[in-house]
Amino acid sequence: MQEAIRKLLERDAGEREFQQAVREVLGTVAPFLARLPQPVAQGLLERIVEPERVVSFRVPWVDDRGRTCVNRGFLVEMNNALGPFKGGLRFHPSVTQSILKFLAFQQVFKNALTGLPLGGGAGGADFDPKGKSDAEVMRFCTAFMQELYRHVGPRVDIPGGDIGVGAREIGYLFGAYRRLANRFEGALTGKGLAWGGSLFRAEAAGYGCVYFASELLASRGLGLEGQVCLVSGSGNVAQHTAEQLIRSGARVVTLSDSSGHIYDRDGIDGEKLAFVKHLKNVRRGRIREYVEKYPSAVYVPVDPSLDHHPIWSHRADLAFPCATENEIGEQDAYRLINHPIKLVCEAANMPCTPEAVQIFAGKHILFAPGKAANAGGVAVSGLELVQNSMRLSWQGEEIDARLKLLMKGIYRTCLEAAEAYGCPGDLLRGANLAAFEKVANAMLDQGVA
Ligand code: NDP
Ligand code: 2IT
Repeated sequence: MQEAIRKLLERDAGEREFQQAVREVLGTVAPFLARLPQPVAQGLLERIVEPERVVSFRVPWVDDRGRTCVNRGFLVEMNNALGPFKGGLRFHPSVTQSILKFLAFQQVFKNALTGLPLGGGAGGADFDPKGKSDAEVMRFCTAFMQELYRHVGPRVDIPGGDIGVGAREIGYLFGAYRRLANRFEGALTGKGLAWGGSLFRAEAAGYGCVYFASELLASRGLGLEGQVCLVSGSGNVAQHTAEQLIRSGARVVTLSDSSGHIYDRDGIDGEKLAFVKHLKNVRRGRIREYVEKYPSAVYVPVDPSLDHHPIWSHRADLAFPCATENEIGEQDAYRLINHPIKLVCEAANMPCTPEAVQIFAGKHILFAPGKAANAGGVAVSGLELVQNSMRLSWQGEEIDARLKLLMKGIYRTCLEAAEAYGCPGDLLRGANLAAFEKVANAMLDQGVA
C-alpha cells in the first residue's frame, strides 16, 4: 500500500502537508479497498487524491499608506460526491496550495462523518491580518471576493472560517459577495446573527471537541471534573474549547499564540477567559499580555532553537492542541506520555505529526482524531445553511442539543467502524474507514465522474 500511495503522490512532489494528510487516510483504508476489484480500487484512489478543481488567483489591494500589495489567493474544491464543496478559508502568511489541499482533503472525510450532505474544500490566501487596520482587512477581503464570488454559492461551494478568518472577515467577505452576486443568500457560513448566521457557530468547534472528549473519557469511566488540561492557541477554537472545559469543571492551565505560551497553575477561570477573548477578538493583542494582568502566571516565548514546544512539558491529564498543524511532534509526544497524559484530543486540523500519533498509540493513550473531534464547527455551519434555506433561525438550545447529538453520533460511527474492520477502540482508523467508505461508495455509485 505504501508503494501505491507513493506512486499516487508522485505528481504532488513538494506538497508536504498534502502528502502527510493523504498518507494518514490512505494508510488506514486497505481493509475497505480489499473488498473492491483491484482496477476499481486503483481508479478510486487516483480520483480521490485529485482535486475536482484548484483556482489560484492574484489579490491586489491598497494599504493605508497607498501602497499596492499583491497576495496569492486559492480555492481548492476537493470532492463533491456527497454535497456542495464546504470548508474553511484561511488567511495566514504560511498559506500555500499544499496547506489548502491538506485542509480540503481532510475536510472531505470530516464532512462525511457529520452525516450532513456536504462535500469538502478549502480556500484562503497568504495574507496576514495581524497588524492590519480594519480598513486594510476590508479592502483585502473585497479584493479576494472579486475572484471568489465566481466560484461560490449555496449550491456550489460554501466557505466558512479557519485561521485568520473570523466574524470580522466573514462580514467583509459577505458584504462584497452580496454586491457582486446581487443576491442575498447563504454563500458563506459564520455570518453575523442578524444577517443569516447561526447561534453557536462560533462556539461549535471548541464545544464539540469537549463533547467528543467527554464521550471518549466516559468509555473508560472517567470525567472532565478536576482534570488538568493543556490548551494551545488562543483563537476561536482554543477559546471555546477552554470555555467548555472550564464549565465542565476541568482546570485549563495554558493558552498560546505564535509568539509564546502562558502557564497559569491556578487555572484559567471564566473571568480570565473573558479577558483573553477581549484581548484577542477586540484588541487583537498578544497572549503575553495575560501575565501583565495576572502576574502569578508565567509567559514562555517561543524558542526556535528547541526541538520541542515547551507548552506540552507542563504536567497535565488532558491535551487539546487548538492552534495549527504539526504542533505536537515526536519530542512533545514523549513528554506528554511521561506525565502521563490520559487523552490527546485534536481540536486543530492535523496538530499531531504521524510520529506523535504512533507514540500515543504505542502507549494506548486515548486519542481523538481531528477529523472527528473538531467536526462540530463544520456541522453547525451545515445547520446554518439549513436555516438559510428555510429562511428562519433556530434557538441556541436547539442547536447546542443538535451539536451534542452530532458529536455523540460521530463518536459512535468511529467506534463501530473500528469494531467492524477489526481494530476495536482505534478511533483514527475508525474515523478514516467510516468516512472513506461513505465517500468512496458515493463516488462508485455515481460512475467515473
Ligand atoms: P484562529 O485564527 O482563531 O486562531 C489560531 C490560533 O493559533 C492563534 O492563537 C494563532 O496565534 C495560533 N497559530 C496559528 N498559526 C500558528 C502557527 N503557525 N504557529 C503557532 N501558532 C499558530 O483560528 P481557529 O481557532 O479558527 O483555528 C485553529 C485550528 O483549528 C486550525 O487548525 C483550524 O484549521 C482548526 N479548525 C478551525 C475551525 C473553525 O471553525 N474555525 C473548525 C475546525 C478546526 P497567532 O495569533 O499568533 O497567529
Ligand atoms: O476545519 C474546519 O472544519 C473549518 N475550518 C470549518 C469550516 C466550515 O465550513 O465551517
